[in-house]
Amino acid sequence: MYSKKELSQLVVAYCVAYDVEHVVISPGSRNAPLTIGFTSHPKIKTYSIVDERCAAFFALGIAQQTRKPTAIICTSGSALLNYYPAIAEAFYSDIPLIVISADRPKHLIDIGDGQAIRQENVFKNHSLYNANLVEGKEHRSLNSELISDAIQNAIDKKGPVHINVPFDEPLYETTTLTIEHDRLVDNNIQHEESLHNFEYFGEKWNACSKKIVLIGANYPNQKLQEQLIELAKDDSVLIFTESTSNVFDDKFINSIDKLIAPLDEAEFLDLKPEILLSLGGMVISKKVKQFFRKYQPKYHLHVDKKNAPSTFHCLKYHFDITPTVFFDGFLQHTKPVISSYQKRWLSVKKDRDTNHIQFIKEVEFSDLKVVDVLLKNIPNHAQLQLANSSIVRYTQLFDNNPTLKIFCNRGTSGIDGSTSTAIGAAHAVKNQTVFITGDISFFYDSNALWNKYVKNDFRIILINNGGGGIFKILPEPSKTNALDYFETPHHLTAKHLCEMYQFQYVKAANEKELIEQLNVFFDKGETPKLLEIFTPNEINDKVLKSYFQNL
Ligand SMILES: Cc1ncc(C[n+]2csc(CCOP(=O)(O)OP(=O)(O)O)c2C)c(N)n1
Repeated sequence: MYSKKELSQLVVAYCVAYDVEHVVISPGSRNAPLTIGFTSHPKIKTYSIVDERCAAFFALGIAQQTRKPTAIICTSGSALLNYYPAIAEAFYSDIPLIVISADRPKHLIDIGDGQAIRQENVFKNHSLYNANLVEGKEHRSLNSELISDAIQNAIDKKGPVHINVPFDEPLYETTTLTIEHDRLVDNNIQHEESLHNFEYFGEKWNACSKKIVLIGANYPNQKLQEQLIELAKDDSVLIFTESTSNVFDDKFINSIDKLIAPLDEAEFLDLKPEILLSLGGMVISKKVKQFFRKYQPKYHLHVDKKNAPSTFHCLKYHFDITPTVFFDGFLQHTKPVISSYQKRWLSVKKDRDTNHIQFIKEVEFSDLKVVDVLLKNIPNHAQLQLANSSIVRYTQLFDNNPTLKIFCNRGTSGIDGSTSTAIGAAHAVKNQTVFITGDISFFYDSNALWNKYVKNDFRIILINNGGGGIFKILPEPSKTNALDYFETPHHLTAKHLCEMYQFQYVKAANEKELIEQLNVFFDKGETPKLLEIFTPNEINDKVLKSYFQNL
């Protein structure tokens, strides 16, 4: 059974032709032709999620893991606007998302018809392509071109695109006849990688004795890891990674903040590289951004197929190719340089690690201590999703288990969809997914749990410090007369939500209870589980401050 609407058939046909596999649908009448069309197609897996904000983040989680475009479909009106947070995240995190909105025909907009808003181009600031389809058989070739261009853009440029589809009533009529699905697209287009003068940059590289490679958010990639290990054989190279870089080696500096927080002016000058080579997406560490902005390298090169962000205001060259392709060419032109740079800074790192271990051993029960215990207990090979609470910053201070894959919505750093994203991401992978969140983020996106697709092995760890602890860590909010408006303290717990959404609920309020709970928390269960850890918000910020003082 297919919708009688030609536009619905065309949209479905193109999605199938481009191998879109997952389609998340939110309820409504105007999108009935699309709902009917997608749910009846054997090659498409459809999901039903009511809250559009959650639906979009759930789809984002799937696309983050599958690295293929996922589609979301909603009705007309404000429904569509609820997609915006996830669209912005997809835009800045390079995640392919196909937004398909049903609309009223043009002549019914702004004339007092219900559930009608100005939908065309509504995401234009954060969308890679806007296809405003037109009703009528005579527009078939134009519509085909628009849909095809939209999906192709999502795939090529890795980001969100919007297809707005106007439907007149009747909306629910069906037929058994469909548009031919075959040969709508030619999927075998080869994209030429730009040619770059690696020899020239290799010479520049080899002439410098202080070089830093900074890796932002990066999907795990064994080849890239090996290439970086190769590069780090050069004594003049330091590799800076973050928890979301997903590359590991003993020679990499994986806790940038831990290394640079205690530095004085002379040490910063000593650390300042001549060349900075950056790759990957968003960088989490504020301290490293401040460092490179203040102590700018002579050359900043960025490698990314799509973006060339001048994060440190000194970008000189952009290689618009993937990092592995870049290193395939570049490594042939680099040679080791005699330098004490790497040895010196790895020895500083070692000292910091010793101080870190000593401090954590003795520290009282607090957010910092909890993160230490948690990171030691997450099962090997799990996918770790982090909310934009202070957890993503705390995680940066620890040596993470190299078997973990770590993700966080750092495109816009919103607290509004982390749980939904984690549930979607969990759905798309075989391994267990563990999601760690703060309380404000968790309660903000609690509709995420209103979801039939939560896997039984999905685990949420909620660090409940009674508010937005991050605002107490930052020095400025406490100096104002309005700390409550930043921290937003509360006494909520997740217990009743867990009852409502059928999560097994367990809790811990000290180290002993936490360890006891963690011993069995990741074991198989009949339902997903949530562990709520209550930490003392009066001391969390003081503990962290003292940690940095002791480094
Ligand atoms: C949608 C959105 N609104 C507001 C913010 C600003 N913000 C950043 S962190 C935060 C509080 C996070 O609190 P919680 O999740 O409890 O984590 P904690 O800081 O206690 O670790 C807020 C409100 C944001 N990032 N995104």
